[in-house]
Amino acid sequence: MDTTDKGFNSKLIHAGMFDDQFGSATVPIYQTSTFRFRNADHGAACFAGESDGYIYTRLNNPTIDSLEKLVAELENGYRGIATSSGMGAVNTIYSAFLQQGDHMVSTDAVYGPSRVVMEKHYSKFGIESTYVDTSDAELVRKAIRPNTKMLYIETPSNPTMTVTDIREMVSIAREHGLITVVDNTFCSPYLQKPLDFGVDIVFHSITKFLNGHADIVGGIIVSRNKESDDRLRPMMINLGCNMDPHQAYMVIRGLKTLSLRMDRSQENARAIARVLQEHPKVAWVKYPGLESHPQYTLAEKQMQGPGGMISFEMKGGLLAGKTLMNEVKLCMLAVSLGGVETLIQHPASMTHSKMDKGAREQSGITDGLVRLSVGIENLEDILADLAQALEKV
Ligand code: LCS
Repeated sequence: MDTTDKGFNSKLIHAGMFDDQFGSATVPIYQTSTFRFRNADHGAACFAGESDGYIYTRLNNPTIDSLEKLVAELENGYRGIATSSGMGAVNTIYSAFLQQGDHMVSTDAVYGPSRVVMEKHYSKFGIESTYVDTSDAELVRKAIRPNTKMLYIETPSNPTMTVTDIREMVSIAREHGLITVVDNTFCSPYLQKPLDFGVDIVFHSITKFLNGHADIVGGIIVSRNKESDDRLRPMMINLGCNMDPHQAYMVIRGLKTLSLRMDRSQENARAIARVLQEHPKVAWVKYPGLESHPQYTLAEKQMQGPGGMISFEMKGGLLAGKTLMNEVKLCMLAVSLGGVETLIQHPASMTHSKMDKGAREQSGITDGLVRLSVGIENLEDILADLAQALEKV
């Protein structure tokens, strides 16, 4: 069925579906590594791109195809490329568009490994990078060099919840002929569609809100046009970071409830952020739905809602943060985010503990910072759990 003129929720249910032999109501899982050719000519035609037949699952697979079409429609893009993880997507993008002598400008508080892989590994191949607070356009302009090729944004950023003006970044990038990339993991296309603002490439850790059930790891890249897709797809195939058909099926299943899950998680998050903001043991709360958020007006304009992620600072620093982690019961002490269950973590003693304290604090990751991924449980239960844990700090 052609779903291009349908609403977002209808797309979640029907986009990317194809008619199989038995009229299955769900996308079948083609759990195969390879596909049988009808004869030698058919095999040759598949390799020559003259037949839409499948060849080998690292290259393409009907179940994975279905997910790629679905997410491309949700993001208003040309086509999706599913990857084995969000980091698979990051590496496919870096490798496809950057080469020796190139330079990239990026958000300083990006997801740690997206920065680590660039600074530790791509630097070995002569690729340079500069990390700045991309919510300040002047800093972005100053960081651009003659050899800059890519402007890579994460908004809201993980875990600092800083919001970057995507339209402004596109305008700067166009002045300098840079390719623009947005990590849309924290919002999902339900809350933010970067391609609509003129961005070239959007991607997700599909592990998070898109799948939403904390049971798979994956990624997806969506390009604005065929030209970008033609550079990215062969890179994904040759890096070998393809998604598995069963993983793709799980994500298609999870995606059906994306808007319902996000609405509920966001409703809970709005209420929790307000309660935390008033709590005497909390120094500050950073949530795009609070007027106290530095980019509140921008978030209102750019995002269809503030989402389900909250960062807050405990007054007692490192010890207070750790104590809170030890006292929560319903809120699960775990990394990752975007699932139906509320997850809590303390970056300074966990995800960012290996980072130099100076660099960490410069990126806004302070000792008392706590990150909360709000789930869809009963609001009063999450609030009661946080209240009893805060009481013990
Ligand atoms: N981009 C963002 C914004 C992320 O939060 C993550 C993972 C990735 C990319 C990488 O995706 P993955 O390879 O894990 O699918 N974020 C994590 C986090 O905050 N805690 O654990 C993983």
